[in-house]
Amino acid sequence: MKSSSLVFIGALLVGVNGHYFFDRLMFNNTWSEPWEYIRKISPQNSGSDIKTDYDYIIPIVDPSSLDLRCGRNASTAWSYPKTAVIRAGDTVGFAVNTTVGLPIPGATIMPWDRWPNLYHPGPATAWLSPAPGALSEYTGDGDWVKILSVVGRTEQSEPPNDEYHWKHQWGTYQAKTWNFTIPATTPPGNYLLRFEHIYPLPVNSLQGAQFYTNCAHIKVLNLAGDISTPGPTVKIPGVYAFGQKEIYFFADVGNETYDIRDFVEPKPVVWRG
Ligand SMILES: [Cu+2]
Repeated sequence: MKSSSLVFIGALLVGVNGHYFFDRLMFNNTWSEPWEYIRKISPQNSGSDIKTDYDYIIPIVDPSSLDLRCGRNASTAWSYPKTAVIRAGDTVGFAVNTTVGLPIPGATIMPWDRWPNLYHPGPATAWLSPAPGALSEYTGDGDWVKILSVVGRTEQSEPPNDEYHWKHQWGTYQAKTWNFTIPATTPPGNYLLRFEHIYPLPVNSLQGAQFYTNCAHIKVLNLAGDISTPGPTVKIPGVYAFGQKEIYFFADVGNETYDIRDFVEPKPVVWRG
């Protein structure tokens, strides 16, 4: 297909800058400010004192790194984000590198916002981890449960959403935001809410798969009192291994031999409450 070949060439030309993070949380039908409820991340250690946008948006490539948990240097809450109070069953969302091109009133343009979308193909997930005490002291070393997995196209996907894209393009591909619900039977309490996007790549390509992840501080209320036990749980890092076949493969734009419907989701399965 001609159009997808052009997209592929574009991806090659600007690929090194095609990175992103999730800095903005939506709840109560309102988008918050960048990093208001989400733990700030640190720039990569580039060996230079001068930090650029590239130093912030560069992805995690080591799945055994502590940075896989909440982004670079964010397993501690050094930026002290606010805690969003959310009812179990409510809709929340994450936005990418806000806010160029994003219709959010009052949005501030960040210096890093050059590619404000989920630029790469690949699966997206969301996760919860209960904090035993204050979120500001929680490192995320406890249990994590997956509450969302986006693989193929959905009603939230960026158009075009025709038969070709349904077969060959990922659901979150080039979306600017993604919304989902907190399971209705989530136990009340303080949680890290983690959003993750993986750009699958083979082990022998650059550094392999790229991981994009950030964490929000949330307090879940369960007013209905209908509570179940989240599971199965995993540790992060620990959930993925370098070279794992579900993540380390080539399914980029332009690979028309790959059918998204063949994707095998890495463990764990989604807890739907
Ligand atoms: Cu990238």
